Amino acid sequence: MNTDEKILVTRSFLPPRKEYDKYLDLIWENHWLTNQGELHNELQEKLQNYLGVKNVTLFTNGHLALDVAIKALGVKGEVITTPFTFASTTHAIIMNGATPVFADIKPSDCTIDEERVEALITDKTSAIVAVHVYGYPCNTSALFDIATRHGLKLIYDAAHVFGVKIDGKPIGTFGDVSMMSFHATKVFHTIEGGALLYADSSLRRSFDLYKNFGITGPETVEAVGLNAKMNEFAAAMGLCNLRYVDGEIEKRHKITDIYREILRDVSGIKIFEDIPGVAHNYAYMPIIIDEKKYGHSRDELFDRLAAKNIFTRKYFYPLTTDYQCFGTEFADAKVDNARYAANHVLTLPLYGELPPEMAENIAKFIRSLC
Ligand code: T4K
Repeated sequence: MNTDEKILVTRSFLPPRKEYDKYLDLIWENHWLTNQGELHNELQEKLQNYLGVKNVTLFTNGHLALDVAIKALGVKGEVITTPFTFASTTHAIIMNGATPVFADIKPSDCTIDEERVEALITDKTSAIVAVHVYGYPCNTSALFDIATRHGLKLIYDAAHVFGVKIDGKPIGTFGDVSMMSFHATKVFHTIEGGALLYADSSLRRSFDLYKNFGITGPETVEAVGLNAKMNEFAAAMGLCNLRYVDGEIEKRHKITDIYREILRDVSGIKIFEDIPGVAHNYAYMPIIIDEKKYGHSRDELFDRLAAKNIFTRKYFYPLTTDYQCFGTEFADAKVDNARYAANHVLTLPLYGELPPEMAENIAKFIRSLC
């Protein structure tokens, strides 16, 4: 298998140019570019319907949305979280002056291990920040039970789970609040963007406050806030992409099935299967490589694929506990499963426009090395 063209881990979806142009015409007509514009408000409402949640508040990106959620819910002291995530999750906790306490993950789906969460709770714990990884949901009922029994806030980093449902219940309806990322690399995107999803409507005011410098009127500033508003160009992209997201998920599903079919029985390669009762979004195509059985390490496979112009990614390596910026601060964290996953995971190219035969060739090449 040799491709002339570079195949990257993902490729942003772009809607038909004419559809975006229509929104550009409107922006030029309105002369309104940001600060809760017409398109921003329209997208917010459409997402509430699509995602089946009572409230959506839009943000510049997912990270600032998470930052605001932590701030607005008054999270302090210790926060139990996972190191198997993107930098954003851990950084948002620390930048709000709280201390992350790391629980290990379950090897089955790489989400936080709820039993480890319970064991780490102290009288300083104020919240759990859990991450739905690759599109696979956490054990939401166990986490809800733990959070309720211990009086903790439950925040989900739901960056990867746009459109996912558990037994028909939209993913954004679990916990106190969920953050979604609408970054260009996501199943649904607004170029850069993000949102908070929540049931308690009384939170809307503080989320709106924090995303706009704490300003409530021309002469009143009630809180120390950020600038985290979604602009009209980003909202326009979201309005276009929302029309295509079901098709995008369907195409990703087919490609995922091609990978699974070919890789399922390869010795030393673990794939992730659909979970009964879960409507998946096929956000990522992770595989976990056991070099003893497969005959090659994750890094060797990464290099072999790169030599063929196939650029996979090691999401999430390194663990956030191991970042240089933290030195040895989190060296004592007992996160063996997470460390194993970080050292053995590879995410394969997956996006709607990926030709199915390319996925087939990539999978067959991986199988041929065994
Ligand atoms: N929590 C979790 C669990 C997350 O995964 C993320 C973001 C967040 C929180 C924070 O949400 P945001 O604040 O970002 O909304 C990418 C994304 O930038 C990041 O959003 C994402 N997670 C993370 C998993 O992946 P990089 O550094 O790997 O991106 P980059 O630039 O290497 O792009 C990856 C591939 O995407 C490229 O090889 C090609 C493709 N691509 C990329 C861009 C920027 C495109 O096709 N078009 C593009 O415009 O972080």
